[in-house]
Amino acid sequence: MKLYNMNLSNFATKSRIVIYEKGANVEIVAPPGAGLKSSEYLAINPLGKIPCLDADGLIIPESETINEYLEEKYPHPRLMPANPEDRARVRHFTRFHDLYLEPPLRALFGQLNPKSRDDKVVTEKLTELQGRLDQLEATLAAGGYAAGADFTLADCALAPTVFFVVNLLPGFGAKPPLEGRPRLAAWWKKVQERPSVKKALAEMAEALKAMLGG
Ligand SMILES: N[C@@H](CCC(=O)N[C@@H](CS)C(=O)NCC(=O)O)C(=O)O
Repeated sequence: MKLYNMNLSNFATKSRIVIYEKGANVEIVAPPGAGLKSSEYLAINPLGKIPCLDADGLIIPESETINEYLEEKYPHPRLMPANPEDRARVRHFTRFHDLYLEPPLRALFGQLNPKSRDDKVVTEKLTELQGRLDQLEATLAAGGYAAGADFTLADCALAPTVFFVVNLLPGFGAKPPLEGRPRLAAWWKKVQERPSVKKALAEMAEALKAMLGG
């Protein structure tokens, strides 16, 4: 099995965390060709996005589909709870992440350079993102991992994006994202201690440093 990956990608990092957590035998490789829209990579994943799993010939795009597949393929340690209610709770976070939390952050990636940024876009997207962080604060479990006492796919989804939130928002002059959000702050401290998360976020941090110029 092969994961097409870029260490800076928060979506690819979602899947790397699952691979590290499970010690799964998945080779982590860069996409072939010159970029995600190269003919070489589009021939593998027509969506031209990262991550993408080659499960011995079955091509699986989309980080959450990959993560659920890995969960079923490598059930130990389990990253989905046993009962339907708790599973629904985990899926709430993974969908909340993909559909609502991540998009306003992604819209800010193009605004990182203060010289060329559009202040209207920055204000609009920061406001949206702060609202999503308030919703996250209101739904996180108290004192444990995102969905409860156990580490799950919910934590795998949230951690890479919260890494960007914590590291990039100060550059926009935004309110510090952990301030006034005690559950988010406690979860963030706890989740970073997990070895799989620590490893994947260190890879992201190195890639971010390289992108920002050392
Ligand atoms: N919904 C997708 C999103 C993947 C995604 O947008 N990945 C980014 C890198 S973090 C990407 O490939 N961007 C290139 C593009 O959209 O053209 C997933 O969950 O895998």
